[in-house]
Amino acid sequence: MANETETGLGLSRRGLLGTTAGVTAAGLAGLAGGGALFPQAHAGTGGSGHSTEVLPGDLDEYYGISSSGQCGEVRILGLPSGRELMRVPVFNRCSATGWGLTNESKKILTEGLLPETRKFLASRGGFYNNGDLHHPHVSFTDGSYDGRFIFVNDKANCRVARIRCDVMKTDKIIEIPNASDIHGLRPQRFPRTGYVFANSEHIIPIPNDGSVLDDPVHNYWSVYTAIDGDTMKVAWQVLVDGNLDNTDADYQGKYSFSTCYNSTKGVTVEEMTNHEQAWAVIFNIKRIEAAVKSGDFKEMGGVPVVDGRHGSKYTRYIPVPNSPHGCNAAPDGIHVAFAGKLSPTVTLIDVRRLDDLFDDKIKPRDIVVAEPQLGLGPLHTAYDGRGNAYTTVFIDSQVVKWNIDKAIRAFGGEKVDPVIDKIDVHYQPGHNHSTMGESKDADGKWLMSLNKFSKDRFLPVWPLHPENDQLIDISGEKMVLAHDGPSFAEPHDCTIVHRSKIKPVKMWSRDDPMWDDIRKQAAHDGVKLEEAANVIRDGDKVRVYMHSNAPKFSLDKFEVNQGDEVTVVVTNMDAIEDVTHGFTIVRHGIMMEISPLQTSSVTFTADRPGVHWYYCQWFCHALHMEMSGRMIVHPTKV
Ligand code: CUK
Ligand code: CUA
Repeated sequence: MANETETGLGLSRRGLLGTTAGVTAAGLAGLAGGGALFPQAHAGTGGSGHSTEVLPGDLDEYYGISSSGQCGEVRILGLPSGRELMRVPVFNRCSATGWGLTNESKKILTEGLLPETRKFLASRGGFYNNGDLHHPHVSFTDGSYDGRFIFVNDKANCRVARIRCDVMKTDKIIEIPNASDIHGLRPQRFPRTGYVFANSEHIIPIPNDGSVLDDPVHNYWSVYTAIDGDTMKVAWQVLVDGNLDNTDADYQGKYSFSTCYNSTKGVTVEEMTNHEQAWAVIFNIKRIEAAVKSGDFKEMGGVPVVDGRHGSKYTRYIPVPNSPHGCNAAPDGIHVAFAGKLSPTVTLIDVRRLDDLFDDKIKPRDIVVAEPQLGLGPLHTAYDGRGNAYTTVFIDSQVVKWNIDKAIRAFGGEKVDPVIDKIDVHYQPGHNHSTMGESKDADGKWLMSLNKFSKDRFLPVWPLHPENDQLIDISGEKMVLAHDGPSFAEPHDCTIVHRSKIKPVKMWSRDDPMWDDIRKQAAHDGVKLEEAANVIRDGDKVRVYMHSNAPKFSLDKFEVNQGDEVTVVVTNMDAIEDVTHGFTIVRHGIMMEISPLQTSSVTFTADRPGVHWYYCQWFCHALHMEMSGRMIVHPTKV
């Protein structure tokens, strides 16, 4: 997004307007009185009485489910304080928890890959080590967050993953066939999730096996995918013209929407942007389901693909100015906003007209009910549940608050300005997100602006800069900047969910499916995981079972032969909140987390003869340093 021109424009704009918002916030902090000690923390008290300060020992009101872009993980924040609570590894590797090292995580990272990808990765460690996670979204029931799952996309390696909110761990990752890169992602809102909708962004030949390489206009396509969120299997796909960008679903369970740029199927920046208009694509879920049932599809890459290109009865293409990006359904259940990106406008549609559109009673543009001019580079829109929308404008470095009703009246010819307020953000915002704003329970308290540039806002750690996630109080008529939140690369999106909606457990359940494989193996070996202190030899495979009670592993030594394939299984039997153990073997690249009542396992080849200590790397007890043992590897006789 950030080419030189845009950044330059953003800067000059800032130069003109100064940091009005910052000055206002500081002034209000002064007024707040009690803010003398922590002026930053009190900056948000203007007008509304809301403070971002959460006193020591107090809990935040909201979870911020934040993405991390090219870091490939999900970060859980407490809001409004902005404190980072947890990192959930997904597409990345994690040294602390052993994500990518343990058998349990390796299985999740590999089992959903396409056969052709498995072959490709066989000599490359078996799975991808990177991911580009843009969009974390919580599952819904009847338009409200239900706190079961967080679904996320991987733009880099075409995957969709699911995080269980009960244990805050990834439990499924699947690769999407026929796709080039998975970008936009949203869960179905009604009646429940249900489907998870995901966009393949760049156009490619399908199948992309080398049989066709050229002539993009005739041979390249993108696909829209509906994944069954319960089974994490692809339910169906729709073949589409152009590049799919972001997606969202309605509140009725009938339609879903995608912004679609590059309508002329270009393959260079010039070709992709040299036209005045692109589309919002509307998907008719009921008709697509019927098509899959009646056989009106082609099987491609092992999944049913419905033809949704121009002229199809399964889709409609709404002309939208230039290269639309954000796609956001309003909590009123009626309106959906498509942000113009290269057009200063946001296009608003009314979903109540979609039945008529699909029955060809009206024309595509007849569903457009407003198109307010907001500023340069509108990217994403959030809502407060009081009829107002908040759109980030990237080039202007602002968030623009506008009124939906006024925008509709202005579109109808009335002399009324829909723009209510503008606030400078620092700098160049991408997504923004309001508290509960993606659900019908939008409460309009806070707005997070996820800014791509932080420039001078923090102590220098250059040349790579942190991003800046700013919190804005939106409870009053005017927006008030309340908090600067530096973050490492690169949160795109942050779903903000009230704490009452998410209920993680304090410890694992002993019958959790996460370690099903190891449980079966242990039963076969006649070992009870909860009491284990066994070394089972099975040819040149050795299974070492132990359990732990702080500050001891049940085995303080085990012996294997050089060349053995060793599996170590550790079960943490401390049923005590927060007493997590770890298991690290020195000079073996082995490390894993074992939280209360969890079982974790790791497999490696013991090809270094000698004495190797293993130890607990999670501080668990006064004798944590002593929580260790020896792996003795006998040299093979020559
Ligand atoms: S995209 Cu990042 S700023 Cu991937 Cu959600 Cu719009
Ligand atoms: Cu167990 Cu440290």
